[in-house]
Amino acid sequence: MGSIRTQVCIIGSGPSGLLLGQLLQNAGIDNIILDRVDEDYILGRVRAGVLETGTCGLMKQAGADGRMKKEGLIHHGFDLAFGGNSHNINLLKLTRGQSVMVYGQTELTRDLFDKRRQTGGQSIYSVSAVEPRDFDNIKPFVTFKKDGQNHRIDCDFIAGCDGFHGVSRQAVPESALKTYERVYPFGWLGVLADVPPVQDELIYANHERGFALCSMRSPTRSRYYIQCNSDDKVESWTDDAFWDELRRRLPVHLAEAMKTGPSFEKSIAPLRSFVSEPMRFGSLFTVGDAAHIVPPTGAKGLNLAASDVHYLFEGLRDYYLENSKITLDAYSERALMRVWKAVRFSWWMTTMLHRFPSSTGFDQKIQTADLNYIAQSELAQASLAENYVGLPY
Ligand code: FAS
Ligand code: PHB
Repeated sequence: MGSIRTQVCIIGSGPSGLLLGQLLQNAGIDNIILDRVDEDYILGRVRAGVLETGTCGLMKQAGADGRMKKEGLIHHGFDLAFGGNSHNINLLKLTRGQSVMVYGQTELTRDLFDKRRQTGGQSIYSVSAVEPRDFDNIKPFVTFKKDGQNHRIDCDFIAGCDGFHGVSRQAVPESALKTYERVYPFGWLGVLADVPPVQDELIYANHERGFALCSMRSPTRSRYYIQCNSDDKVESWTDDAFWDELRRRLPVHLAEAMKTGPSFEKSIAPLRSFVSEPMRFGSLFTVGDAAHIVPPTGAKGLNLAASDVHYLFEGLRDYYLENSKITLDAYSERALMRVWKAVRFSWWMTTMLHRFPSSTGFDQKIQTADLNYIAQSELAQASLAENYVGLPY
């Protein structure tokens, strides 16, 4: 068996793992990233599109924000569409100067891959049988297989950045974990198409036929979603059926203005809220989707992964550079305080904007009252806006 020694072993090379790895690398803290797939596979996953200010700040801190500053789209607001009309949520005004950056997770991940290559960070891809071991004492290690060979990485800490289906959370005894979950009775059918966005800011639409979202990746590439049944299959949706349904769910002026065309990516994402507590077990830390999942309605998934990385990096930096364990010991509590506020916001946005199969007449009236309250109250809009741009770290 090959044996390697590092300070922090990171399981997972998605946004969490790559961002944490880069911040550690820049601070001179040795780390190795493992992933069961390779870079092309990771870059082939189409996911988030909206970055909070904090996430952009971490990309700057990582020294990986060059292309994002050039190609990212700064958005000062977005529209809520319901009852045939659109209502602008002016983030810039309501938050006294904050906005969001529209820049696909794929591009953010690509930038972090490039930065890691430039700075010589060690990553090992296409591994299997990854196992975090002995993390309940001070000499943890991780075993894995690569090309049929057994390997072992001895380390001080293990960062479980391996997503919802990863091994890190599964490696923790069930008795040590408390999980909270809500599965939504619908999914999101998303398409990518090289057509110009229907307008230059995002549109979140509530309609009796279901939710719709108009987003983008650039002025020439649109990202659209419609709420679909949980058991819907991608292959049962032709492009024409998608475009027709999307237009039915938008105000007429937007439906008529929409440019359609062939999709080159089409996928269905299930929606769930999930949190597992705590986010630390001895020398194993869970980060991002490994610890929590939110419905994408509030654009929080990727951004929560970033704030987890912020808290864990601060802890590891203080441990190695200041010889202090205080911030590291506070990681789980600090991260979960912000996680639950984003879980609440994502649940609220999802409940307000989607059509629930079981909803009663009363539920519909409450949903309409919620939307009207926001459209008519600047204070209600300000609360939505401060959550959307991202609560402070
Ligand atoms: P990730 O899941 O991105 O990365 C985990 C990595 O760990 C993967 O590369 C995986 O290969 C690796 N891994 C897993 N098990 C392993 C093992 N046993 N050994 C080694 N490696 C292992 N968020 C939004 O904000 N907006 C959206 O619109 C949005 N859409 C989404 C659509 C889908 C289908 C999904 C699944 C998520 C979506 N998200 C969205 C959330 C998403 O962006 C996540 O929040 C983000 O990818 C979290 O990043 P990570 O925590 O790094 O986890
Ligand atoms: C996206 O562009 O993929 C996107 C934007 C906002 C969301 C979810 C997804 O809330």
